Amino acid sequence: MVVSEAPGQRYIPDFVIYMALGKPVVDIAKYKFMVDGLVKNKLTLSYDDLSNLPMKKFKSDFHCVTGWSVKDVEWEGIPLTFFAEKAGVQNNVKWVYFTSLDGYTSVVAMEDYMKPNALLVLKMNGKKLPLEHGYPARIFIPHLYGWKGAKWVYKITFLEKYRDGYWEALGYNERGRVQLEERFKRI
Ligand SMILES: Nc1nc2c(c(=O)[nH]1)N[C@H]1C(S)=C(S)[C@@H](COP(=O)(O)O)O[C@H]1N2
Ligand SMILES: [Mo]
Repeated sequence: MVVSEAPGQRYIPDFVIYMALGKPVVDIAKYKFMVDGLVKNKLTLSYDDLSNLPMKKFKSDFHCVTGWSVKDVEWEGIPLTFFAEKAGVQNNVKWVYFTSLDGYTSVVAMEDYMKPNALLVLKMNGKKLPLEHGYPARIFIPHLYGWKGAKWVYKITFLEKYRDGYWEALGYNERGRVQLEERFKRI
């Protein structure tokens, strides 16, 4: 067993593919990426628009809350701060909600969303995201568990009040920080 530096995690060679709600059919010509909620200007972008935005690339481990991690994955995408700035988020925003083409949802704290390495990922390990990994786009926030990273994501909604996503409604933690082992809700 190869132990990861993250508490309670061990490395496995490759991702386990998760699709709690099945694999969606993606029509890239119809795909619209949206930013809404408590913002001055709502945004709608096509996949082409996204592809032309400034990207950031780095290596970081991936941690699933069930205990497996993948070492040194290369992530490439648009920093999530870009969408917050472009849309002009109101200063009362505390939570950010993601919605995916398969109906999956997840929620993160605005504080975690605004970290410089939080990405809307378009490429993994140098290649366009494979469909099973969330093509056309997925969220990745390095210090949060993998379930926070919605695959096939198409909408970012800025909120003041907390709202459960898919796994949060089933008892998983509001924040999901890996180093603090925020796996489950504390009731
Ligand atoms: N739309 C969607 N996103 C999702 C999931 C899912 O089932 N549907 N599973 C989450 C969980 S629990 C994990 S660990 C990662 C797994 O990513 P992978 O399937 O690329 O390995 O995706 C996350 N994002
Ligand atoms: Mo997971």
